[in-house]
Amino acid sequence: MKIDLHQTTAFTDQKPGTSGLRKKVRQFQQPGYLENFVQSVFDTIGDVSGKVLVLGGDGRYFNREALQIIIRMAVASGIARLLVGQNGLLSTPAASCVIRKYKADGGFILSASHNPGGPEEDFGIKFNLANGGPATETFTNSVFECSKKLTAYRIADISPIDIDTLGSRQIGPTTVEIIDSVADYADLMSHLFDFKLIGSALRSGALTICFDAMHAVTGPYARRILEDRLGAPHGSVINAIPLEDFGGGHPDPNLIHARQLVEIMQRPNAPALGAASDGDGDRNMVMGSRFFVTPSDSLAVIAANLSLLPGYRSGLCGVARSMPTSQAVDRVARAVGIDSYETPTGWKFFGNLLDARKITVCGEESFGAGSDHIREKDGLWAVLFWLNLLAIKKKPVSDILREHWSNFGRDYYTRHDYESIESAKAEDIMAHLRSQLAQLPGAEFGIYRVVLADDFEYKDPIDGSVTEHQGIRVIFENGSRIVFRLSGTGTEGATLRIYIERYERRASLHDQETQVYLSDLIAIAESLSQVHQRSGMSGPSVIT
Ligand code: VG1
Ligand code: CO
Repeated sequence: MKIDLHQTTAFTDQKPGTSGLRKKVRQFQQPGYLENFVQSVFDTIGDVSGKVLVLGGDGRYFNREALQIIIRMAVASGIARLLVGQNGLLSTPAASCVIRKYKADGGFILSASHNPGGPEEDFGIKFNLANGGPATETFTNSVFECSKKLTAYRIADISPIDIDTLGSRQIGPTTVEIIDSVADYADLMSHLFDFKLIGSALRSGALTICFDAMHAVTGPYARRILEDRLGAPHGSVINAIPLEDFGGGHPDPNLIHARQLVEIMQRPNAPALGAASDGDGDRNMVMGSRFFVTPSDSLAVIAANLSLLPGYRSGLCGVARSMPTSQAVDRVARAVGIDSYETPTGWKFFGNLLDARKITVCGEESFGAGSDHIREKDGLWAVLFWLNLLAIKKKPVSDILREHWSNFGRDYYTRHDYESIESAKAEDIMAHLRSQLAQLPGAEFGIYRVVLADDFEYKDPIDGSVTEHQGIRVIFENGSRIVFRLSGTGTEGATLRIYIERYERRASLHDQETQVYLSDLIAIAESLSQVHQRSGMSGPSVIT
């Protein structure tokens, strides 16, 4: 076997964002682009010979080619064992599960998550560490530094490996094992949830579900777990075949992009639970019949009820949410008497808290929830939680939410996204907001009086690392908040996200229309940021 030390020219734009390196497919197809990044990861790890790595992706366009390149580079660098998902597929949560189960040293997940796929769309690569979680900021910063100086990468001259047939083969120093993408993950789920109870409710028809896999990676997982294992009728999983372009849609489970599911959940005979997940299977959207559950509320309901389920009977040790996520989960933590933590956006910030057993559950407003069972957010896990809860409570999703609000109060919450703004204009909006921070405390806007305005900074309580500029927070006396931040996952221009929330204790006011209830705060957010004038957009492109 010939190993080539291939001379290369460094790229200057390989800084991973909120979750891995995401670029247009065309950029990834440039000679050396993927190779340089992978070599920079290997160089950051140090001596990779003898290590065990996991490899898989969400099946999007360029997944298979990228996989073959990484296999050749792993062989060239002396990786001892490479576990590859069959057909090149591994959902992000399944990759995390496999890394932990087989005590691998890390893994590559090929995905741009909820971004669209296809030759003109997006590709991405994430590296996870031995705990199964996304690489820390320290690690990704050093990958970026390496990538800027890289002069050569190592690659083996071998023909493509069959990644569709299970089994293992020896290639030079490396045992390449093609593993069942679903089995280990399904097995883990069966230990966390009451499969017997959920199964009998689904088989009898007492409980019904429609799961929209959005032609992304969760199709095979949902079919195997919900239909084959738990006995939901065939067809309960829709759009179940992973496609390279996700059927032309955005594999982003929200009210706009999961339109087919939303339509099904409006029908008079809608299933009890509607759910969808994203490109790489780590996000979830949950709906009841004609009832949308906000991710922040879903997280709070999970925290309040998780200890009813088999894998969590010993209770929760703490919870965490990303800063822009609503404070609903904090109220549950206070009631139960456990700690709640506030972290920057991105799952990598939960890893230390989970490893140190400070938290059991964590989540983000962006349709992400998970627990200490792995180190990634987990779409199907959240859906199984809801199925299990519905099987126990035997009530509609809407009743569960209303009861939750009457116990804890309701945190009205919305996110307004202004997508594809020119980067300079987006930076200008953020600079304009920053320039007001010093004067804001004490300022009054109608009934709202500002008590704190800052650019969120996080000090990790475990390793002491400090992460700055994680979003502008404007917090009011009554606990209402407005948060502004720029997305770190886009591949074109910039996206401004404005997060708005207000707490309502009175049960008589729990049935308001969110956009109406929050209209004062929305207007304050628009005037503080001058978003319309400065972006040239008359309104948000997506409202969640
Ligand atoms: C978005 C979400 C964030 C999430 C990230 C990765 O990041 O807001 O909460 O962790 O996507 O999710 P940003 O920087 O665009 O706001 V996924 O499912 O794309 O891996
Ligand atoms: Co994702």
